[in-house]
Amino acid sequence: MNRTLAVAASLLASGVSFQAHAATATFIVSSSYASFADSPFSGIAAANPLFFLEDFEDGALNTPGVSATSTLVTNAGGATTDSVDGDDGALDGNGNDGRSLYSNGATSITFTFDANALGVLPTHVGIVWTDVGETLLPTPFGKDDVLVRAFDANGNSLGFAGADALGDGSVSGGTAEDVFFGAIFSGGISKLTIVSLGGTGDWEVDHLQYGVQPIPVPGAALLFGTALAGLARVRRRV
Ligand SMILES: [Ca+2]
Ligand SMILES: [Ca+2]
Ligand SMILES: [Ca+2]
Ligand SMILES: [Ca+2]
Repeated sequence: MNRTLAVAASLLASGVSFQAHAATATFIVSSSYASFADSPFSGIAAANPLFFLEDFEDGALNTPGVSATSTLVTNAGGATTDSVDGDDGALDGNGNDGRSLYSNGATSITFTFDANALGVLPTHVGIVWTDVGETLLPTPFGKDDVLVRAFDANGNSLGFAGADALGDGSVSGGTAEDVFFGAIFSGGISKLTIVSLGGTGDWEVDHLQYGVQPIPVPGAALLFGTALAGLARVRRRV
């Protein structure tokens, strides 16, 4: 038995519980999200077949390899619909004419990713919180404290990020309040849960985004090197 196992066995024998060092994701919380260009993940999404954005503008959650505990998409043009600003074609500070995903009475929404459908679990997952109505006290109308938690392939928590007092105090579709929550974990994220800590079931999210960051392929470097060698040969001929 090696020393680590011996220590663990000794602790177990003594009745002292111990825990392996828990892995944690890197979380990003950022405001000023008016379109996908504002996403911290927009860079890795470009020309990436393993990255997906669900903006709900076709009326359904139907991007590959994901399911959610709420699937109720709001109607475009609703007085209280609160999409990400740019989805309606106008960066005008209002999201009434786009669509979002509604909590539909639940205080949390969980997105679950399917490694079989995707080929691999996403390393990057993001969601944009866009609105809240009435919450339980003590949060005032139109404001909420929000928490996002990510889980690994085995369902273990990868930690959480939160933000307090989100919201503009209105349900009229204002977009200056919108906040991006993202989680990054190289081992893969199986679930992301977003929670209303104010305890309401009347809130919206938009722009679910998830994917795998492309890893530079050695072959690409080889091709680049070959191209340089070819260039050198051309130059020698000139
Ligand atoms: Ca707009
Ligand atoms: Ca939308
Ligand atoms: Ca609002
Ligand atoms: Ca909003």
